[in-house]
Amino acid sequence: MNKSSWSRRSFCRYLAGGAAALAAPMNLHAGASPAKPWNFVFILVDDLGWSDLGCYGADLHETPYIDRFASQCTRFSDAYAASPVCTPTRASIMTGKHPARLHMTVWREDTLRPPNRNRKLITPQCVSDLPHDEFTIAEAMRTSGRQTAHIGKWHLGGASHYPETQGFDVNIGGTHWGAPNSFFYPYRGDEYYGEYRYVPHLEFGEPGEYLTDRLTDEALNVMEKMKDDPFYLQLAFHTVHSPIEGKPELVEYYQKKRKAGMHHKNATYAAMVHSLDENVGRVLQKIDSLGIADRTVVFLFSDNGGVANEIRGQFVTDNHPLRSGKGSLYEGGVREPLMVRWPGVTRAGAVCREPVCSIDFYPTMLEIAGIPGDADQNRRMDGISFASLLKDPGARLDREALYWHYPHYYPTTTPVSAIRKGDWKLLEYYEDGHLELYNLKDDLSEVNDLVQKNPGKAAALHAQLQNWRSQVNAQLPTPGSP
Ligand SMILES: [Ca+2]
Repeated sequence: MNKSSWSRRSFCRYLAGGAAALAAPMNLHAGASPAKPWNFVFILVDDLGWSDLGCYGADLHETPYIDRFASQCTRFSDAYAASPVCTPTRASIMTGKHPARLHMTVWREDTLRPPNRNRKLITPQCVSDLPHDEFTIAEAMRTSGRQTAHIGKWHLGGASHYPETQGFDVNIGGTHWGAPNSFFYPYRGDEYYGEYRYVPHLEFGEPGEYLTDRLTDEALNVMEKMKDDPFYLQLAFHTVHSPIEGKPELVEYYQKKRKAGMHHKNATYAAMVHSLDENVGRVLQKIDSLGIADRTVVFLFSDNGGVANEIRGQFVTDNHPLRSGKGSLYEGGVREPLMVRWPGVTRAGAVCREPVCSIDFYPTMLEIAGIPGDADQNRRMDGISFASLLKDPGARLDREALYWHYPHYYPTTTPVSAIRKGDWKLLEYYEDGHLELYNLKDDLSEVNDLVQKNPGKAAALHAQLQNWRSQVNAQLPTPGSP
């Protein structure tokens, strides 16, 4: 196949995208336009905490490959998941919409259970499957002529809503489940919350084979097959979500390295982070060896904060200096590592402090690709493109505030909403209606509640938060009978 120009097959597919696609030349906005349209590799980690990586201040964990990647990227200090749990953030990435607007504010398994009526509040019944009338980022990419592949965790619906039905040509391992039974081959069994689980399409492994390695093997194979034509690949690792299982030799290494006073204390979790790092390195090495690095945009992100509550009596991670973790709307629950490498555009080692959110990836990728997407989907999106920040990390986005809505319980929280505007953050807890106000510039760890000192600011942010909830038709908890 002729590598110097776009293949006839791709061009025909591009034409099939319709007149709207033709109206917008590819890579119109790109700083360095490659010979072919951009490829996208979106690496999504599960439950990775803001400070779990070396380049974000980890102490026990070692992540040399990701740290090196960060030095080639624009790295974000204030990147957020739209939700403190899995499914909603993933829905926001696929649609550019806020989980509150989609009525997908809780992880999928929880949508299938009857509401617990023995708590102070009854939580709303959420949508279980990402609706097909959403024009997903994968559909936008496929319509523009790209091959599309999803590998790993999906968690956005039952079989009738698997990746194949949402714009992906290829699905390897994506199911309705949020976690595997085990990280070791054959990845199946019924220990994980008593339900028989498996990861499909991963047959013919060997004893001792590790899921993070295997999903990467699959991703490398897919890139090998897709390399001659533009593609969109999302590699959604199951790691570092529970079950907390690492390779024995790595666990032993981190057990020996562990010292008193470290924020990170779990050697098995450190081994999981280590395996993640090695596999991100393998993906990047493959992009280099295939000769597509100069036309491949790479994202690395996580869907929610690190687990700060114990799992089965086991300490998992510490998001220090951030407060709390997964499930919570304190920073530890929603602030995430994010790095983006857009060849010829992002500057090596740049750090951007402008807040961005998972609702922004979709419009950002449309802008990078120079493709129009779907007008109706674009009009109903909550996210905005942050491509301008990739060109200039000192730029600002034209956005008033960021919002979160988690009307559910978790070991770290009761039902809550939050708003961040500039350096100010306000949380509203529904059980008793109390507000908390923090200034993140002075108080990143959210320990000094300023509601009493600054009631005017709290009232203004509260009104803005209420107004937003009403605009997106957010579902609210209702009084229970504890
Ligand atoms: Ca997660």
